[in-house]
Amino acid sequence: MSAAVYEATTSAPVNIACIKYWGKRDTKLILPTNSSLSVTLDQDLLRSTTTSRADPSFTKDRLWLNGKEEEIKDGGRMDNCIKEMKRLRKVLVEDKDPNAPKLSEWKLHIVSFNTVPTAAGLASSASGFAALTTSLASLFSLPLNPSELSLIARRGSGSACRSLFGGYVAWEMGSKPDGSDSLAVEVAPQSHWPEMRAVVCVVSGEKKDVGSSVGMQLTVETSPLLQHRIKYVVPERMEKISKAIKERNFDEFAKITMADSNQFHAVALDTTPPIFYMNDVSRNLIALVEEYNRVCLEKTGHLGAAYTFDAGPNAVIYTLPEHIKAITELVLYFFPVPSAPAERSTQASAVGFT
Ligand code: 2P0
Repeated sequence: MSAAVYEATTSAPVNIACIKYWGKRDTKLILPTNSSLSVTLDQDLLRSTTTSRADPSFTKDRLWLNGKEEEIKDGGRMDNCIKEMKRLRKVLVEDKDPNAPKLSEWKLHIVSFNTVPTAAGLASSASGFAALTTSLASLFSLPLNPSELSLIARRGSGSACRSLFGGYVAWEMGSKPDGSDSLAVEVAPQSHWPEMRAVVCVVSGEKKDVGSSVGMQLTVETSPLLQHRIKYVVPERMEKISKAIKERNFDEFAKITMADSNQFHAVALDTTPPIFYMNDVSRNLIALVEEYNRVCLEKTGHLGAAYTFDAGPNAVIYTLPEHIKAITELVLYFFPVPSAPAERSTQASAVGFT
C-alpha cells in the first residue's frame, strides 16, 4: 500500500489599487496607516500558482520561486506565514480530530510560479503571498473564509490580502493592536461590473530604486502631507469609491482613482529625501488620458478612462469596452513599442484585457 500524499495546488490573481496603501502603523504585523481598495486583474495570464506538500521525510521547510530555491529566513515574512498556518492547522484541525495527520509537525516543500509576465512590470508579491496562503489552507483543510485567510496573506505583503478575492476589494485598516480586524472584504464581485477593463502600459520592467516597504516607512516618518491624507482624505474616498462601484458609476470611480494615484505620488515627493516613481513617459501618459477625458466630457458628458500608477513608472488605465480600441490605439500611436529590446525601458507598450 502506498503512503498518502499530502499536497495542494492553488492560484491567486494580481490586484491594482485605486485607493493606495502607503504606510504602516505596525511594520511587524503589517498594519496599514489607511484603508485601501483594489480591482483584481482576474486573468489566467496574471496569476501566481503555488503547490505545497507536507511529508514526514522532509527535514526543513523549503521554497522554490520560479524554479530557483529561495532561503526561508527565520522570523521573515514567509516564515511568519508558514508558522501561522501550521498553528491554525493544529488548533482548528488536529486538536479537534485525533485521527487527523499531524501535518503541523511535518516540514513543507513549496513551489511557486508567477505566470505574471516579468515584462508586465506588475508586482507579484501580492499574488504570490495570496497563493501561498490558499495552498496551505487547502493542504491543511482549514475551515477559513477568504477574509480570514487575508489576515495571514497580509503578514506576507500588505497588498496580498486584497488578492484573496476577485472583483472589487477593500482592505479595511482596522484599529486593534493585534491586527485581527485588518483584513480584506469584498466590495463587489467581478460579475457585478464585468465591463471594467484594465490596460497595462509597461514603461519600464526595471527594478525600482526605492522598494515599497522602505519607501512607505520613509514617507510615514517624514511626510506631513501623509498625515493629512490618512486623516482627511482616504476615509471619505473609501466610502465614495465603494458607492461608485456599487452603482457602476464610472465617472466617480475614475475621478477618485486618478486623484488618489496623484496624491500617492505627491506623498512620495513629500518624503525626505523625495521619492520619484513616475518618469517623463508616465507624465505623458497622464496628459494623454486627461486630454482623452476632456474630449469625452465635451462629446458625451462622461469620462472615458482613469490612470493609476503604483510604486513605479508603469500605468494601468481603467476603462470601459466602448473606449478600449481608442485607448490602446492612442497609447500605441504616441508610445510605439520599439523593436530593439534595449529601448524598451524608455517607451510604453500596451496590453489590452478585454
Ligand atoms: C497598493 N502599493 O495599494 C500600493 C500602491 C504600492 C503603491 O501595496 O511592505 O508590496 O509588502 O506590505 O504590499 C506595495 O506595497 O508592501 C503596495 P509590503 P507592498 O497596492
